[in-house]
Amino acid sequence: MKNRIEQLAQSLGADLFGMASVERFEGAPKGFHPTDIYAKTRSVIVVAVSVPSEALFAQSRIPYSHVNSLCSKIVDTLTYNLSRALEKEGIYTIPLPSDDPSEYWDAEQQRAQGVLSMRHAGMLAGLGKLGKNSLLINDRFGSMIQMGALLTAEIIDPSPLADYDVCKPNCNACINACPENAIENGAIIQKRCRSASHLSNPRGFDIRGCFECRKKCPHVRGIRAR
Ligand code: B12
Ligand code: SF4
Ligand code: SF4
Repeated sequence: MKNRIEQLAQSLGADLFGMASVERFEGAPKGFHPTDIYAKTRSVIVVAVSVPSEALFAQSRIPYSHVNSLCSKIVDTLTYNLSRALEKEGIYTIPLPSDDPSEYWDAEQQRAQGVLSMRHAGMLAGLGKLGKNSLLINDRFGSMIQMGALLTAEIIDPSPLADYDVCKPNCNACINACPENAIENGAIIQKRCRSASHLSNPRGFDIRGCFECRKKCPHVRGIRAR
């Protein structure tokens, strides 16, 4: 079954694919565990598409804003179509949003929490390791990946976890590059990050104003590429 799901995911455009058993989510915060979303969950299917990385180095921030918003729609379409294709074969899944919508919002701290943390799901499905910038870093695509996930009641063999290291002990490039000092102990102070990175221009378009923690990472294009 795992091979069939992977085959379908690849045919729909997934660059990365992995499976995590629900047991691997032990320690997830209450309310954000896969079984809090769907009680029957036994496995979590995770896919990712690579994000064109040269947009990071454009002088205008529009190309990066464009690819960043487009890749959310692409992953959401991918997981939606994967769910439909699997349903035709009798495998029932629930596709989750790769970004919005979510319900948790602390207005004072401007802190959101996705229905399921895709970074943790990606790590638990073997797609990479969490870096000091808090992003999931894959050996082939670095942090330039957008992830999506589906929940299923099927028991499917989990994928091996990533066995490579991402951050050298003496590397702090992302922390030093952050203009808002928003990176602390591998987590993000959202209020600080949002003020620089999640902007709306006078015409109401969503603009990504900062992405330094991706751009300055030596693994921006993966570990092997470097
Ligand atoms: C809210 C959000 C933000 C917030 C917070 C970011 C963050 N790192 O959490 C803000 C607005 C700051 C943000 C910024 C950006 N974001 Co954003 N964001 C999200 C979103 C919608 C939810 C993340 C979330 O819930 N964070 C809050 C909690 C979960 O994080 P936490 O506090 O570190 O969690 C703690 C506990 O809750 C616990 N925990 C939580 N879940 C679990 C599960 C288990 C099993 C365990 C053990 C523990 C555990 O562990 C943590 C330590 O205590 C996700 C999509 C998604 N659904 O995951 C995208 C996502 C994280 N964003 C993404 C991106 C690309 C960005 C930006 C680069 C955008 C930009 N500016 O260009 C920046 C990068 C900033 C950064 N360095 O993280 C990508 C990351 C891709 C990657 N390679 O990792 C994601 C995954 C979207 C996607 N589908 O791919 N984002
Ligand atoms: S996106 Fe910018 S402000 Fe947010 S954590 Fe990364 S470097 Fe800091
Ligand atoms: S810049 Fe260095 S410390 Fe930060 S995520 Fe990349 S490798 Fe890790």
